[in-house]
Amino acid sequence: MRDSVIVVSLPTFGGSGIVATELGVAMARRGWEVHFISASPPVRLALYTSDPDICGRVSFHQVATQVYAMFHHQPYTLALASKIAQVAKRYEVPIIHAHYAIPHTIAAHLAREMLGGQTSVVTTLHGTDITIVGLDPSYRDIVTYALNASDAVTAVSQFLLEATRREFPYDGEIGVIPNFVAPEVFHTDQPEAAVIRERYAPEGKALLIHVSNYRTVKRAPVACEIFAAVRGEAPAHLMMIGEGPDRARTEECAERLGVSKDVTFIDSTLELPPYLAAADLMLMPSQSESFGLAALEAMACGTPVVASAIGGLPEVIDDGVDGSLLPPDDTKAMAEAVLALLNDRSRLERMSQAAAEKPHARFPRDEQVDKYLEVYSRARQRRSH
Ligand code: GMT
Repeated sequence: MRDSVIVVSLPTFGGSGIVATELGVAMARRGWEVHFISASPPVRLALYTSDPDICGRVSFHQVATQVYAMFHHQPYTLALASKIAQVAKRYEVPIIHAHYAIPHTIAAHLAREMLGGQTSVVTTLHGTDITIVGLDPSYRDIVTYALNASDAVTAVSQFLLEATRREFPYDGEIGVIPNFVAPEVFHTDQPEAAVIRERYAPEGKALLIHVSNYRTVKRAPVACEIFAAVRGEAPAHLMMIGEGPDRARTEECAERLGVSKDVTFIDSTLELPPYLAAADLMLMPSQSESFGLAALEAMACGTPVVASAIGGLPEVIDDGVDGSLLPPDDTKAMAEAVLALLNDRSRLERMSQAAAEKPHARFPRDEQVDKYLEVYSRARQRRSH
């Protein structure tokens, strides 16, 4: 049997889908056959369509849900389970790797039942599947089942491991495998960064950036408030990248605070690295963050992050060394931290260098991929006993 895996994830710009795609691509580079299954092609996969190293080893299978008037909500989980089972059977794939516990792991368990029980299911917890959505009374029991029926469970940070232990009756092993970035994509040498800087922050203006999917948990309007406080003291511009439910509210917030001329809203883009490299600092005032992949991507491009001291962020950012960690509700302290760094350029430069080294020194991709390979192997052994 060939080394092969089915990757089930969200196809969007959200962190779990990005990590799932990067992992799948890295596995394909190691010779694995990788089958991505989701509602639409994973966005990050577009970076690799003409990559000769993975050619012929990566395929995408779309989940099609039919619209029947008698269903108020289309049962995506069933269509997903069905697609996973079809792909696993047709290509004889022994492992299903579900990123995000619901509905992906549940669909994987269903598919395994349909296939006769021999297929291994690996679950990677990413964050809100445990810390927010999973805690909802309508989902808590099914997340508990998702965990207990998995052959292996991993979490992207120690924080998330502990949150899982605290909140769910699950005694099985949880491997912590931190997220990683692709070094050939996220690095400091981004020639377009100078053009972006010239466009948004000419003549020595400071340039800040916020990247998110604008869910409430990201507190994008707070990023805008921090910027307004900074802008009151120094010439500065803010690039807000992404889209999502809170974007209109954030645009209103910029208007209300009188800084809309100095804030540029930019839709999610695969061309993110030059924007990250162009910025002096990233703002991440999240209410909850199990890891903070966007912070790691910014750091890899040499941009330190001023962030909330919550969740998994202290595992990613060393306060005062490669970024700043502050209480999430202390907008004033965050603005002061930004201003202090902007006013001390040599300190900011040292932080930027430390930030650029961190992702590849502390979270090297190869090391994380090796850990996932071990998890796959243990999950296979467990199922075959
Ligand atoms: O948006 C997503 O795709 C997943 C999202 C979430 O809410 O679960 O992000 C989580 O997974 C990322 C990748 O592992 C982490 O970097 C984010 O910190 C985490 N988000 C939260 O915990 C809020």
